Amino acid sequence: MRPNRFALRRSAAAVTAVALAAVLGAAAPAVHAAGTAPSAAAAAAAPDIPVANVKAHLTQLQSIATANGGNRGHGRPGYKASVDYVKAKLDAAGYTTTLQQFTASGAVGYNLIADWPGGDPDQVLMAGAHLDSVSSGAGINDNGSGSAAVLETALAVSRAQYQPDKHLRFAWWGAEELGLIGSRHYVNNLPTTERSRLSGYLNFDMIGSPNAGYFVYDDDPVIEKTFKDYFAGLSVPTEIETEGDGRSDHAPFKNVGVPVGGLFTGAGYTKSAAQAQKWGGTAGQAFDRCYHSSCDTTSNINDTALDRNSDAAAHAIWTLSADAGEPPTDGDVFTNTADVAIPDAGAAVTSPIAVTGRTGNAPSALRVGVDIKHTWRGDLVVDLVAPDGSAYRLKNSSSGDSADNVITTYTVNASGEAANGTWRLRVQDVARQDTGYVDSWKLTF
Ligand code: DTR
Ligand code: CA
Ligand code: ZN
Ligand code: ZN
Repeated sequence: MRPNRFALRRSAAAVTAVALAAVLGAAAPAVHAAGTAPSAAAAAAAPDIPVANVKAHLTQLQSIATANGGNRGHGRPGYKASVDYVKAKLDAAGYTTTLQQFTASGAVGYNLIADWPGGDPDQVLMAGAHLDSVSSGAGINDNGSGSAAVLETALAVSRAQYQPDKHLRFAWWGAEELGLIGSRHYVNNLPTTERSRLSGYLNFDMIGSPNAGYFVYDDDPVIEKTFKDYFAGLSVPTEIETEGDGRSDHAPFKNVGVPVGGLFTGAGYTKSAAQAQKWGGTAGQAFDRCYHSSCDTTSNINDTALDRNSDAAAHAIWTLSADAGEPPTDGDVFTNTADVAIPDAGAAVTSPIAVTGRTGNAPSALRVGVDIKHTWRGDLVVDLVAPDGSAYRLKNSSSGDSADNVITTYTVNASGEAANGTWRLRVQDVARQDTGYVDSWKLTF
């Protein structure tokens, strides 16, 4: 919905004609084109993550700490205020967020989990950071830096309406400083079937250290190479993270066999002369002299390191979420090209596709290609409705997404649904001002 702006409107005649088609239910017959399936999505290039945006989140976290006793520690008001800040950004961007509560040291803690609708639910790529600080300070490098970079990357996914093959899940952990409590609670309470769906977990804990080093976790080789290749592209040498294996939130995931990786710019260890030679900074000084101290404020950040690591995080998330798997072999494609008008802030409309001639159930990676022309696409909620009426959320509304059109492919685990029958794309415009229509959509089995 445009605040105090007039949306560009399609000509009244065109809208009327299209609306009539919707009312009469003039659905084009499903064109059954047994043809070559779309090739596997190539990995799209990640966008640049504006370091100014990341620093803006750090400024907010600093303000929160300042307003709440100077810290964002577990069980303190500053931590919950940090969670509320991050959650509000994600809700506005169309994420499905969940607060997971736990108790540690007699205080309530929270993990914030954010799922981006779409992608193969059997292949979930996670990225996370601990959001708590120590009680002695604001924790801007440790770990506002990782939290802000993961947040801004998640917002970049929303801005791009990125629809990778894999499902994306982002997480902000509580009580890491007490001993990885929040992430351990999450993993321990994740059903085994859900754990097996995790294709990887990327951890970002201290990625803006003032006297920065560029360390890459040496756990999963594919994830490690993804990060190292990125930095090689910047001609920035990297080293294997050595300041303490397993000392952050990737450890619980690694302990149950999930491939893990991550980035680190150093904490209390001292930068050597050789390291200063290749990275700059000061030899003989800790990577972060304010580690776990009250001086870990917004002035305790190396902007270049924060920028490079935020961009590296986005690169890894874009790259590792594009599945290099084989395209479907029997990719029958069913299409409906009839325009269906979407009433402004009105009732949901549907566009049907009659699927015939198939046997058994739909696949676990049913591809739903949509082409919806609509200004301010954040107004739109989009669902796939199976022949038996089961609804699968493809897109949530996102009040801040002012871009036009939803032209993308979602992947749905429809293995519980009979393939044959009438499937429907259901679209609703939930905010005033801005209109559009379903231009076409298709199912690829
Ligand atoms: N335990 C982290 C800081 C830390 C120390 N070594 C590593 C290695 C990899 C990631 C993080 C760390 C903390 O204090 O939050
Ligand atoms: Ca950047
Ligand atoms: Zn710490
Ligand atoms: Zn940390």
